[in-house]
Amino acid sequence: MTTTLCRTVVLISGSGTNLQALIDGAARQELPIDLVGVISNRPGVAGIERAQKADIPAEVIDHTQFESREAFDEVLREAIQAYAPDLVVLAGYMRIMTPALVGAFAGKMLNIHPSLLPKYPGLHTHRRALENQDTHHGSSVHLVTEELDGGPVIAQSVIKIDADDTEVTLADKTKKAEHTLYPEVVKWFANGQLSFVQGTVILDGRSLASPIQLTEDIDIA
Ligand code: NHR
Ligand code: GAR
Repeated sequence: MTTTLCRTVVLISGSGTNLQALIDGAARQELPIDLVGVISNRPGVAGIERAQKADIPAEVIDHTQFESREAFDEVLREAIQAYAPDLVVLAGYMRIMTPALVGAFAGKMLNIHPSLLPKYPGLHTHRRALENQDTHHGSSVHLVTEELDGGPVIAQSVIKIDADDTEVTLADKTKKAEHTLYPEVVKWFANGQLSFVQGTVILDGRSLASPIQLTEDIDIA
């Protein structure tokens, strides 16, 4: 039997632990993806080394070298398109994207955002969850649309906030759960189980009324 692997480009800005989870899943043949390229907007990040170690072409396109967001995104779009991807995965990618860039990969760009969307779009999500004395926190994998962190949510990992959690411990726990969540959703996409119709998520032919929730070791009241 021949299987076609889903050509996947990963965009990063930092440590790349979510990228590593995808590299490991692909290496174990649990994910039907071919990681064809990694692009970072920041030079010198650990995620670039992870890609190189796994023999994945990796490049840096430093946004600080561009005059405008539009000019940067134009070059980024061309770089992504050069890999002819079936899927573009944002994994700790920290630059807001212009509509032109998002539009070029409509329906095939995913992001993992460290909050239980629609709660806390944008930045400093762990701090905001603590400040609000939330009992639970987590991450959401969503389709990227023009609206920042506003695309349809496919699945979420839910974790419990403990009384002694700090921004650091909470970010750590959240990330750990992401390493199960993101490969799972990427697998659904790569298998052709996922599609999007007018802002709704279709998984295995059924429209999702609410995001799939992956919970680890927690009892949700
Ligand atoms: N772009 C679009 N159009 N839509 C989305 O849903 C996007 C996106 C780009 C990135 C990731 C997102 C997150 O998961 C993401 C989703 C960066 C910022 C931000 O404010 C906000 C949300 C996300 C990523 N970035 C600052 C900026 O000026 C820079 C911050 C920095 O460099 O540290 O781009 O949270
Ligand atoms: C992850 O927790 C991800 O949810 C978050 O950054 C971390 C990246 O970690 N994303 C954002 O905050 C996007 N604005 P990683 O580089 O180790 O995968």
